[in-house]
Amino acid sequence: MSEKLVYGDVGSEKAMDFEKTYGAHNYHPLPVVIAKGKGTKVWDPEGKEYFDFLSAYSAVNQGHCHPKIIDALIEQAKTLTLTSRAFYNNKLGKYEKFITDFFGYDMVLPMNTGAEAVETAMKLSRKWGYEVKGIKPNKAIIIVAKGNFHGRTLGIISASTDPVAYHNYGPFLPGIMKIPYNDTAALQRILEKHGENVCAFMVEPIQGEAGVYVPNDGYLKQCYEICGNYNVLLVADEVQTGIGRTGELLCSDYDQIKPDIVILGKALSGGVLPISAVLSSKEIMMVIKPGQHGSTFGGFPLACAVAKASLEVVQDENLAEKAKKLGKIFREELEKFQTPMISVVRGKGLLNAIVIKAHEGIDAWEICLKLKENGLLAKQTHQHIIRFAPPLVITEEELMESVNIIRKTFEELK
Ligand code: IF1
Repeated sequence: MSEKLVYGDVGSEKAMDFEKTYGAHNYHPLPVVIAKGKGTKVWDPEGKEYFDFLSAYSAVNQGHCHPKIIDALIEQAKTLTLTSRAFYNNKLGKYEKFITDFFGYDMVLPMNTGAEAVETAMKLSRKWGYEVKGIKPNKAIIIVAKGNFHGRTLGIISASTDPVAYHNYGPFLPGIMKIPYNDTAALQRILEKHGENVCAFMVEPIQGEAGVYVPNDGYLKQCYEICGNYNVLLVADEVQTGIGRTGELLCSDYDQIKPDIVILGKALSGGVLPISAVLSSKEIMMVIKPGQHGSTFGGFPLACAVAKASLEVVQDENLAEKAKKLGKIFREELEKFQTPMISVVRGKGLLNAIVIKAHEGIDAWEICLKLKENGLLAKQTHQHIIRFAPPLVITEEELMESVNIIRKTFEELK
């Protein structure tokens, strides 16, 4: 690489070579190396600028390196980072009060990654099923929706219907049943049959990995009511949809319900640390007693400071409202495109996707490569869907600039 380096000490080609040689090949990234991020933009080592329309899968809702979050990180890092939960620390309790007030729940169980929080919710649901609902030993069932994505652990992939995620990782966790997404009749039927043994229905308010699949209006509310009739917990996985992304603080807010358990991750840290959380009522949360669940890092002081700052940014900068307004404009603009290549534009707030029609052998991956050349980073899901999810701090001007890049890209592909 003869090009001059602007950021860091390794060029794009070398950085990719290193990853390919020394890292497991569990990803197939777009061939772009990011060396710096600020707000809605990222730069490669050679200094080329891009709009980030993935936001690290919605972890960077507050924008890259938000100064308030970074300040909180640095300040806390200089004072105290980790104590483990063997001792109290002076940050955790205040953060727990803050986050439960913020989302309107009684109690929180702090974890690190999204998958850990999902596992926590599954364990909590089962325990509640046995100890409160009275399910017979080892009979508890968790219902999930087909096409789900809840993470990568063995427990979670046991709930997956995507062979790429589960193939050759068996044997799998028993006690999981799968029903079609966006199908309340299927939920009703399975509960009529197995309701007695079902502790929870765990569902994403919008299915991300499935291609930003938005269910019918009122889907979650109806699920909540059906679950209520059978004393079954509704567990909302808001790891991706939560924290302003879809135009409300939680996507469940659109349905004016409070799921029995809410799972958060990703943007809870603004992309600064792996921080996740499970929120619920006191009645449910109290079934877990000392020693029965935990994690070395869960709720560490550094995370508490970062998560608090991250949520304050969402509130102070009205990011949910912004996502709602700009999301509408974005979808309207995309729908104006005169291209036979896009068959559907869908989404909520700033979690959006376009479905690509097979067009002379051009697939979503190639369009993402072209978008990258034109200065916008997005990632396809499956072969024919491209997700567009910029940081919520994007301005209307930047959004229109991005729309122009996307339009230009489709014109070039004609
Ligand atoms: C990867 C997808 C997004 C999630 C929901 C839990 C988790 C996730 C609803 C687990 C994580 C990620 C992980 C990332 C790809 C990504 C993803 F395309 F696979 F579906 F965002 F859209 N619940 N989603 O979306 O959280 O343990 O990763 O912190 O590379 O696996 P995690």
